[in-house]
Amino acid sequence: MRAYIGLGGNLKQPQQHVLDAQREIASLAGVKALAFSRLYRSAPMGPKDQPDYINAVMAIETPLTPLELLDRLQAIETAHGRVRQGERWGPRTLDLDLLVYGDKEIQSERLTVPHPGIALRRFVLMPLHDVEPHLKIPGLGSLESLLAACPLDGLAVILDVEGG
Ligand code: ROI
Repeated sequence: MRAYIGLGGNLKQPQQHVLDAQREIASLAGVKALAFSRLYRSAPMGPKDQPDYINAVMAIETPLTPLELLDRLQAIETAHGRVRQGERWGPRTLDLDLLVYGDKEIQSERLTVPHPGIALRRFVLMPLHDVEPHLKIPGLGSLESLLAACPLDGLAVILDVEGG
């Protein structure tokens, strides 16, 4: 199955956490990395009294189920010192989101796919566009139409990544 993962973070050298996480995801058993987006610096969505985020997206091919993949991603978040507590929408070292999983629409206790925030988050849509410009997002339409409708916000490309 083709899946798209969003990476983000804004604490303790977030760029390094994002780059390391890309590598760790790519080396998971049963995961083949297909493409990496550029890295973006983005103004925080949510509380403004936190550092800017680094955001990126990667495309993978995997036989893992969505929940198996979620388990692997959460283990990587935890290994990066992510603590799930405190303020909603507060700062974090590393956030890994399963954005899209094939053409599946999933609503379960642990997982909503496509990720419910996609349409309003330019810091997700732009890197997603880097890896698959013609992507159709199940239930939401084409990536192009979502980008056209998404508010502009502070977003800057900071680095070209190998394979991106
Ligand atoms: N804001 C930005 N710019 N990037 C993120 O990845 C991000 N992630 C979040 C919240 C706190 C909503 N804000 C964000 O989870």
